[in-house]
Amino acid sequence: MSRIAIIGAGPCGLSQLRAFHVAQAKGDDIPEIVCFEKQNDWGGLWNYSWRTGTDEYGESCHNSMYKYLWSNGPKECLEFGDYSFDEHFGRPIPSFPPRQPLREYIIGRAEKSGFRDWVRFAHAVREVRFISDTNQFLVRAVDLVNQTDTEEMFDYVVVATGHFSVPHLPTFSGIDAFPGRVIHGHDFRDAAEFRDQRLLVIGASYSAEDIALQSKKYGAASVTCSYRTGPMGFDWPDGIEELPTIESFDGATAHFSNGERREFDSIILCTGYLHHFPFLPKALRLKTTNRLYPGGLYKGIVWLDNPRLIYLGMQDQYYTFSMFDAQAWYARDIVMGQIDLPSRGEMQADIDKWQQREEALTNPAEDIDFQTDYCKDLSTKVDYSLDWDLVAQNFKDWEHHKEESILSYRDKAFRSPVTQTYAPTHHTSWWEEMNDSTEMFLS
Ligand code: FAD
Ligand code: NA7
Repeated sequence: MSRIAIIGAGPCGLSQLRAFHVAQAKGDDIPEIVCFEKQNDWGGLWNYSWRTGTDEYGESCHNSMYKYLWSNGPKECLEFGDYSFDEHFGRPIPSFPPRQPLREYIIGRAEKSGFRDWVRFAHAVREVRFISDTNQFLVRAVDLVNQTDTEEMFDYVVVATGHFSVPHLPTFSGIDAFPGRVIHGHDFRDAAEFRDQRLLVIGASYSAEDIALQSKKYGAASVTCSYRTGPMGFDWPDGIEELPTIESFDGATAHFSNGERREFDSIILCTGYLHHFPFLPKALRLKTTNRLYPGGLYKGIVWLDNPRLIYLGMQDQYYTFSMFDAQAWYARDIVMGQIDLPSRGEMQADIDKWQQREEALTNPAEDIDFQTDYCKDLSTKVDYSLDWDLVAQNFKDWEHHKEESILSYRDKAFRSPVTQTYAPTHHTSWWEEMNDSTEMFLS
């Protein structure tokens, strides 16, 4: 029997486990599965941790999750095709859940499946090496509780370690002498820490948008967002502004490229994350920016230079959990010999075709269509079904809602691509709702 190692039990790793579980439930012979997860529980970065820097074992702290985080897209855009929100919660719930009910939904499907014993918790993978003599991978992991090393051979390796955990930390002239606190969004935990402060947020994407809003909502005196390429351009509430790039810091004063200057108490770098795989040698290591179609991966998942290595979820993400499912189902069928890979030349041509289309994208609606077509391309070849066209429409409506009002887009309701039911609206507008507990949300 072949053996497969899955590294990471976050949403991608759980999709992979689920895909094999579905095949097993149908009576198929599945490979022996070992999932290595360095945390004590599954859920990936949806596991909130008060820790920053290192965890209880001295490993780098994986989690980027923070208090008061609510889903930044409608749940009807990330719903699993085979496990609806209605099924999990027993009734329709509003479209933008806070992090706790969202985590409960993610792990709910895994708990129902009952494959927990496929996961070795508190096991960090240190090294993956390809042994060409046997056409296998040697995987070296450390049991973090007992501090023992293991070395085992596997026929396939699935890398599901995420790419929003290792901060990208550019520097700025004079920032080392800034008198206040300077952190990356990865270490942001509680917006209330910045109450009454003049906050500088560097970056112009999802983290910058959300951390700016959270901080203002929980009492920051003012928030200035600094963009490099272009402003987010939302209709911000009083107290949030956008300025161009920072040329230098002079003590607490930042000098912006348009000649403006402002004094700040704290800085949060929302400058993105690195794809970082310290356990992989160069020949197997994906090197990419955060983009919709990273190079070197056939169908966005199969490592061209060694197709027994599979990466999940390495794309920039409109779609998340359902895309991870489509990838995992496709990967499963490759491993189980139900999908044959074409020649290397054909795989490269397929990657080129997708990347050429990606490079011609000009707006979010085209991005959404691109990632929808990608998901459809995978899912039509496997037994995974979802109303992808409805998800695409939901994404486009969500984009319009954000343009109309950055404060109230989370108050809207969407239709499920799984059950076709409409979500109810939440009893309190997101901007007014200070409590993010599951009890409050479901009340
Ligand atoms: P992760 O969730 O990062 O899981 C990777 C797992 O791999 C972790 O459990 C980690 O411990 C484990 N691991 C890493 N290295 C090793 C190793 N060497 N050995 C063993 N285990 C290892 N998506 C949404 O859909 N909606 C949102 O609202 C949303 N908000 C977000 C907010 C923030 C702040 C961030 C950073 C991301 C957000 N995302 C959101 C996107 C997020 O990337 C996905 O939801 C999802 O968590 C990605 O799943 P993953 O399995 O690829 O990675
Ligand atoms: P993203 O989406 O990768 O965005 C990174 C942002 O950081 C982007 O706006 C970049 O600007 C900006 N950036 C990068 N380097 C610099 C420098 N040197 N100066 C100024 N600005 C810089 O990461 P996020 O953390 O926002 O989002 C990641 C996930 O977390 C996402 O999926 C969400 O669900 C939550 P650019 O536009 O490239 O000029």
